[in-house]
Amino acid sequence: MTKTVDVSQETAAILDKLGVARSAWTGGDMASFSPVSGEEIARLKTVSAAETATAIEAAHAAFKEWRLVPAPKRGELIRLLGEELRAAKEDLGRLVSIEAGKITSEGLGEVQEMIDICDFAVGLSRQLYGLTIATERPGHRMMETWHPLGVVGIISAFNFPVAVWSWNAALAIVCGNPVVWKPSEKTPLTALASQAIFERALARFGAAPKNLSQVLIGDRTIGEALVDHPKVALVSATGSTRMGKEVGPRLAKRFARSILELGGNNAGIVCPSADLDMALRAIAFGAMGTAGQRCTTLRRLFVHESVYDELVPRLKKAYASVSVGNPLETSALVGPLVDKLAFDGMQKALAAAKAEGGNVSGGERVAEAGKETAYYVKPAIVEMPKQAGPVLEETFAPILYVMKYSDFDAVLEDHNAVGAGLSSSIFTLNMQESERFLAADGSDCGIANVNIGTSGAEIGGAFGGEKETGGGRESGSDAWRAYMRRATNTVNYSKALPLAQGVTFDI
Ligand code: UN1
Repeated sequence: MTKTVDVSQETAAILDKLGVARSAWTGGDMASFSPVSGEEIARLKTVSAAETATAIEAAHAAFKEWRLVPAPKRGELIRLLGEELRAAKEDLGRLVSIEAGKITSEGLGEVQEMIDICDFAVGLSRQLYGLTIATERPGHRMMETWHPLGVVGIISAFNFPVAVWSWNAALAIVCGNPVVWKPSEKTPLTALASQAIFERALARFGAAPKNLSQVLIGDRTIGEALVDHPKVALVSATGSTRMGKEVGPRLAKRFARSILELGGNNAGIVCPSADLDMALRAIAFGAMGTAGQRCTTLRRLFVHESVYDELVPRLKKAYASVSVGNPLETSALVGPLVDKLAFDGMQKALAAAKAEGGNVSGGERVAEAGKETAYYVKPAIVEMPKQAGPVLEETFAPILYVMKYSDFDAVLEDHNAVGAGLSSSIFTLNMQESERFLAADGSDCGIANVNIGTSGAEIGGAFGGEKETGGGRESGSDAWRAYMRRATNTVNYSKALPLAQGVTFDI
């Protein structure tokens, strides 16, 4: 017997414990639901477009002060945020499970990702390096300096409701910028909780300007207001390619910066020499983990004909036996889909795959006792005769399309023949194949892996992808540069005024 969790009660207890005021999530105009039980768990107050503009002005006032605080001192605030997140890990992780439906270890893993980026950003706060550049003029020095950019707008999706905020917020704040966050309408409570945790760090930090971090609860009009406001210097938006197609041009129109992290249609290639045991585990986590609701989820699998008949039956067995269930009450590996829309989208894609000659296993709804409005499904594995129809699109659900290949060059072509370009994997022990996959004419994605799956990236690398994935990079490496403006400075310490390129202009 497993214990029955009262989702609403537990939500309330966690929010109280994390210090989120009840007035923020009771009696409001926007209902929020838990995909675990399908029940309403809160009613949040939304803000208007006018209130959004006021919030942005307030953030801009904070920017004027915060940009003058030395970067290592700004890092101290993020160090404290990391400490507060460590203390709140269990509660926030649990709330992620309640609100996004993630299994326990993935809910906790998401908070760990927040802690990791805080650690990274603290180190970064002493490493916002600019180059010193050789100048062609005697008695001159040329260098670049990196300055804070301005208000950073963050639009995040339901599937990583808090980590994506932290990638952006930790970097933006260390780089001298306030943040204004519009979380997904499906996951507003984890946003309020993250803000409460941030405010605890802020209280310990002491002298910081007000409104360094704000959360705006509301629908797409809030996102639009962020995108269009002249005092928002950068919008980092995570979500569908459709959303990015609207956000990108609107920002470009006013020459604002964007970091777009949009859809993925990630593939793996299993080569003849692959370690099949390892590949099996990596594929299972990549394709079924988070119920297929990561932007990095493995969606297409190309298996060499020489290992197809060995690997694919084993994969199908893993699919048939994977545990699907309530992430709060069981140790199931696959939790619910976020809502009915996601379920309908999955069924539509499976029907389309059948019409293209696909052989579907799984995909049916799994009944959870007494939870008619929750959508649990068996992950689906679909053998496809070729890459066509729904295989070319991202469906945000656990569907893995499997295709047989014989020629390496041809499979690379197929691998790259989709709109998105986020993540990719090859399973091989042959270095010619693995190096080719990582070469200029190999995978065209922002993330290309060897012998690990497509999902579960560490924060130390730059995260993002090409083509319809939007081209933005967040998180590690030098992604911080997007949150700062670069000035090239040339200083003349001589008594002459030589002009560059040998130009003379004697008056
Ligand atoms: C996302 O799904 O939007 O690499 C982000 C991963 C995670 C982040 C996913 N670290 O799967």
